[in-house]
Amino acid sequence: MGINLAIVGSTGAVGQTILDILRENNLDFSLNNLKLLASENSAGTKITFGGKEITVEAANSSSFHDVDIAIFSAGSSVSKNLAPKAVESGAIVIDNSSAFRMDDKVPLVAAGVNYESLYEHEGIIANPNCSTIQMVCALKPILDHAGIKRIVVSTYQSVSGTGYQAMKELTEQSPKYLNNEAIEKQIYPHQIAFNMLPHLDSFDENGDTKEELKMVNETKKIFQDENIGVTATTVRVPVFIGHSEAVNIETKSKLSACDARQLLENFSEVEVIDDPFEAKYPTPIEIAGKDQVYVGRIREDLSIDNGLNLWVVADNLRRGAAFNALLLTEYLAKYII
Ligand code: 11C
Repeated sequence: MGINLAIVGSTGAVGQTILDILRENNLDFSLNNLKLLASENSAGTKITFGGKEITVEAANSSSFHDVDIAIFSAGSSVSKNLAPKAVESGAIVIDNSSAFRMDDKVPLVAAGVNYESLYEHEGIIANPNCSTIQMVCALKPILDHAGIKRIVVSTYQSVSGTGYQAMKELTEQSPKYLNNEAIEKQIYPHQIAFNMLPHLDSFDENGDTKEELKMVNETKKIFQDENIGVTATTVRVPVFIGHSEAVNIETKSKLSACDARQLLENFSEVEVIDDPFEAKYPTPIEIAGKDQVYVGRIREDLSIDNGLNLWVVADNLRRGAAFNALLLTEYLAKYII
């Protein structure tokens, strides 16, 4: 039996990536019907899929009557408004926004890390933030084997995390900077071309950004451990696609770099690229367009007893959003619906 799938935000960066992955047809579920939804502004757009032209419809509360699973990627306010309506209509919602992630009744699920939480769903399932997904995937086998006391993470996040307009801003600023022309800024508070901004989303009274707090709170929820210490510094870098993270952890029991590498090599969600003497480690340009989480620079942190350092890179649009949502769709279709 195929599923009736709706994509809300189908013309955005994540929505388009969901369609790309569906076109690749490597997932273990079949589609009965695909409904493409978006804002009023994008309604009427024609998208070719499976040899047919599908017209994007404006999403509203009556869009979901014949839908089994609706993937929302249109921002928090659309999710807050329409996801409950989709559930009332009988759909299961997989929400890419931050609207419901910390809601106790909503499972927050990173594919391959805590699929079991899907069984607790009451209609809405939250996709974690992209920077959280890749980190928890890289840490899961280490957590299971040695336990984790503390995580210190610094991120290097691509502009596609902000969307198409930010990709356009980087594209337009780059030649202007090289040609000494005036730079226009619309999306970010500072020039992003040839620059780095330690500022993703708004700051709280402690000086943490929302993006940093997402990494802290979502990691604790996914690992079901309020006692893991997590601290993050998130930075926007002039890269189009692919988030990178320097992750430092303190494990509960000793784990050598060699054993950590072995655990990661055996974990289905991760590919290890780790031969620094041959200049082999993952970089965002090389992993863009791929679905796994890539880990390299696996080494002991010699400043503490049980410390490890990892370099973790993933395509934020794919692994960090679209592919995670589709893996959850696949799991629901195979085992739960
Ligand atoms: C970024 N992580 O890279 C953000 C984008 O909560 O789903 C995703 C925001 C979210 O800017």
